[in-house]
Amino acid sequence: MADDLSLDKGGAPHQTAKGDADGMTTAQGAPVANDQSWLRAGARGPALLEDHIAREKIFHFDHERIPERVVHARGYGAHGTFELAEDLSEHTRARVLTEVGKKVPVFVRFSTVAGNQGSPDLARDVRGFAVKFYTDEGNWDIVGNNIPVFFIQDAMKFPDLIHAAKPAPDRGFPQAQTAHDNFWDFVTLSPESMNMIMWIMSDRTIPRSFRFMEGFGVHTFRLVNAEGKSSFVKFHWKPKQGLQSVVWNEALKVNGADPDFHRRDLWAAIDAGDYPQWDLGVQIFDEAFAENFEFDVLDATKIIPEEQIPVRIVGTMTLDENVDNFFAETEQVAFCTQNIVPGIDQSNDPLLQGRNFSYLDTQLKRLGGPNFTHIPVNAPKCPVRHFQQDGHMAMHNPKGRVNYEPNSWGEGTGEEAGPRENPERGFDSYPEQVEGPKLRARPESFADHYSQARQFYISQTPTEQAHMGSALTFELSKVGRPEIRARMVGHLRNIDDGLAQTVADGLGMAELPGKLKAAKEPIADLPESPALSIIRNGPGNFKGRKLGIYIAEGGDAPTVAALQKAAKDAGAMCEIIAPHVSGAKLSDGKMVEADEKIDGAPSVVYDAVAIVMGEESGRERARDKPSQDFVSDAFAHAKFIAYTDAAMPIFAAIGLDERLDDGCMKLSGAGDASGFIETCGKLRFWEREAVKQD
Ligand code: HDE
Repeated sequence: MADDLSLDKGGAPHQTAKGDADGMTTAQGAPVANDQSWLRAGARGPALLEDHIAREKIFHFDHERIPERVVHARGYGAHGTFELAEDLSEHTRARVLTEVGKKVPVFVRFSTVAGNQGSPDLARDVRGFAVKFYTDEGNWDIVGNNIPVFFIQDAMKFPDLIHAAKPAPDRGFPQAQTAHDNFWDFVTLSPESMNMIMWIMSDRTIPRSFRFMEGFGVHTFRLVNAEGKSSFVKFHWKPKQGLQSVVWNEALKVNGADPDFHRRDLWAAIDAGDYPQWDLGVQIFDEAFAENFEFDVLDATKIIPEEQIPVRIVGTMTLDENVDNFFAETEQVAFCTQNIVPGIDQSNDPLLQGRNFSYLDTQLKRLGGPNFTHIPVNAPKCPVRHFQQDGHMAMHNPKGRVNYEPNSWGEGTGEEAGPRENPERGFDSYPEQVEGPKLRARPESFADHYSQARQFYISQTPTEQAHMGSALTFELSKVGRPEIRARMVGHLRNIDDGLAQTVADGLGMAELPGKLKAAKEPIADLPESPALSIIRNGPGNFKGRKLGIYIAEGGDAPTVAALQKAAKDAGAMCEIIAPHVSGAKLSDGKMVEADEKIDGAPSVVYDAVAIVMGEESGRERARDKPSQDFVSDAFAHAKFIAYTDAAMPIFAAIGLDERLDDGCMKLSGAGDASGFIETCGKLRFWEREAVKQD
């Protein structure tokens, strides 16, 4: 067939450039006339290698990915500021902790640990909580988690822990979950992980969103003041929004309904101007406390209870700016535990020491060279002066002849001498006295693996304890080898016999496995620590939460408007859900637009729901599965539910009309809206779960 040269050449005429200024170019800057069709010999002929424009485009595309993080691959970041409220110069000379009122820019990245970059947000997992402070004295990173303890005590075990948690190497699954043999095999053979196991089986690993979780530096660090005096410190982030988690059945469904639930939540809150805030807290203590404490402060599997050393709030971080470009900022941000500033120092925690090697090393692999500090999100916002040079992608290249020191250039030589060391302001390691034989050993003081695990468990409310029992039962039910299940219950017997029995019953064990021998006899009577419970530390209001109002034809217009207003007044977000995305005509004959169609907005993505519809539409919706699920899930997940009478057929269709409780509130008119929103401040009607279990 002859070439038809009149064929459409495949350009994009609607995007034609008006002039040089807005015209498309190649990466080399050459103007591009046609970006849609590869140069070919005849319209139906072979592609020509000569096409530098097509080749450059495809070449760049082929190399778009960088390796995802080995751990914490899935994450989401935002910019903000940190403002210090209390001067800590008694303990440290770090300006970021002594200059009250100064706003220091920060970048934060929240993450899950085990899943790959595309894994769902509501996986049961620890969350990373990494903060980079761009201080006047260089970048300071607190690369923490939302749980204050860790699985292991020695960095040497980290690759094994992660291999065991990630998908099995032969089959490549399960993704983003610990509910499988390898993980439970490893942890049950590593009793040091038992405290962490209690934490990860609690609701801490299914947070409602990043905004509602605490952060912890985990390790003990040092602060060093201007006189060179040192104290120990543990860092805490306390969300001003209060703590909140979801329930497991809800998490599973959120993953299907909106795998981006957490990143969307953070993005939307910041986009709406509802900036999340965390207070920075410090637990400061001295050598004398460390000597007398029941556990070793260098052991990252232990906390120091807040009741023992109170958390002193010293400043506030506000996240107020979403990233412009996910890859450039969130993907390329490089946190490093060794990023510290004068006045802050490392401790001998063996986990921290290993991390101090790992983070720099991993950036080399991920970002491709030693110049990752030239990438804007990683670049300090203070002057940078040194003689490091060259390497892949060097962006900041010094001028002049002098690239070494000591040197005798400078005044009178016609050349800049370059930067000099600064003994006064410069970083100096705390001159801790250290000695000892070279050996591979774990100190005796790290040997108690159960006492704090028990303390964590007994500090939970009955609701939270029940969730932990169910989580353990769920995870262990996914473990194929019975001896691993029994081993775990054997550990639990050192923690709490009641919990051990619940899990054994949940697993259908004929008898309770024997208690495993403890390396060190646990302390059975550590006091409860109320600070460890999420439910006890809820916000008591509905601010920052999301109400879903499900409307349909004929619903009472004033009630809908009153609910919207009450939610807004409480600082909450509100979405309208309807049978059709175009909305529904309410009692006043006016059409109200919907944010979501019912099929795409199950109740799991809301904190509380209201159902407002006309009689006929109520009867119609009762036959509709998404509507039934909307109500039955909200009920099952202990949410507060408001309804107008006409919605009753939906409740009846799923057998709930006879089981309405105090968490279900009838809306007789617009006047009831504010009372409902006030009640929603309790976040969940946990009493409902207790009833179900009877
Ligand atoms: Fe990490 N960890 N980690 N980790 N970690 C990484 O660094 C590592 C540990 C944490 O949003 C990696 O840049 C070792 C504890 C967070 O970019 C890697 C050990 C805690 C993030 C690495 C630990 C953390 C990471 C992978 C055992 C809580 C995400 C990519 C000693 C206090 C940071 C990267 C972000 C990321 C190594 C243990 C927190 C491979 C060897 C304990 C929040 O370097």
